[in-house]
Amino acid sequence: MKSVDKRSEFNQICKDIKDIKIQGARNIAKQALYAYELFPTIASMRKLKSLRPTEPMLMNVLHRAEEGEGYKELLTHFDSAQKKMNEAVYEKIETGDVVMTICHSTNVVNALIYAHKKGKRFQVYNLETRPLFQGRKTAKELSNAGLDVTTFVDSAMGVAISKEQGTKHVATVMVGADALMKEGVANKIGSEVLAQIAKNEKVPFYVIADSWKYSPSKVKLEMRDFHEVWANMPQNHHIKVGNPAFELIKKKWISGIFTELGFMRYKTFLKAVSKR
Ligand code: RUB
Repeated sequence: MKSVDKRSEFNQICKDIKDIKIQGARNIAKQALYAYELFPTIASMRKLKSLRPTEPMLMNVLHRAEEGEGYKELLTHFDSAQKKMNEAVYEKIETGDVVMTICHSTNVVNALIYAHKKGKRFQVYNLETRPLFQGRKTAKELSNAGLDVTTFVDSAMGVAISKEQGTKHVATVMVGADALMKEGVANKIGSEVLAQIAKNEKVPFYVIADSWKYSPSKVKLEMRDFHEVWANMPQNHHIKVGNPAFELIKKKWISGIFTELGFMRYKTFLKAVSKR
């Protein structure tokens, strides 16, 4: 590839990560790694690391590349980790279950599709995930793979999960993660509210995430542009818009985590990764 083509591909990847056209921790990390492979310089490293502050997997994978781990070798991690998560999630899902999720997580979608392909017959309730509707991506991917999906608006999450008001009893909630930290897990806005409702309804709340999303220090939770929430806001009003993209799910709400290390309590996971 010519250098000028490489440059424009690099710039396009950076733009797509910034504009959330490339979304989800795993996709962001994979694409950033590819972009770094195009231009393995200090400047491109700095640029790539600056794109999404809530993504330790992006930082970790670039750090490993910087330390000399090969591109192909790093790439194989994503799939081998996913396979291990799939197996562990498969054991947990029962035919007849309703599994609830939020946003779009490749780790979650892949695990659910795997369980379905291996013969578990369960339903998925998913939340549309304002303001960018990543839940629709989840719904489409699961439905294309033959799963039974029902989409709810975010504000219906309580009703959807509630034993008294819900359409069907939810067996488990399974969400992805952007950052795995000592305090808990950062994931899409709405995730902690969902976890609290799940706790209240005695529904287990699980996280499915590659352990490379671990960060020993607290990550910054991104605030995004108001246009995502209200694109054509009338000019004569002085309305401020809050648009937090992520929130911290405190560890007390998390019933367990699926990673490539297996299924475990969140505290056990923290012990295992902090030794690495
Ligand atoms: C995506 C999101 C996902 C995690 C995990 O937010 O919160 O649950 O990133 O995804 P956004 P994955 O769409 O704003 O990036 O399992 O794909 O790594």
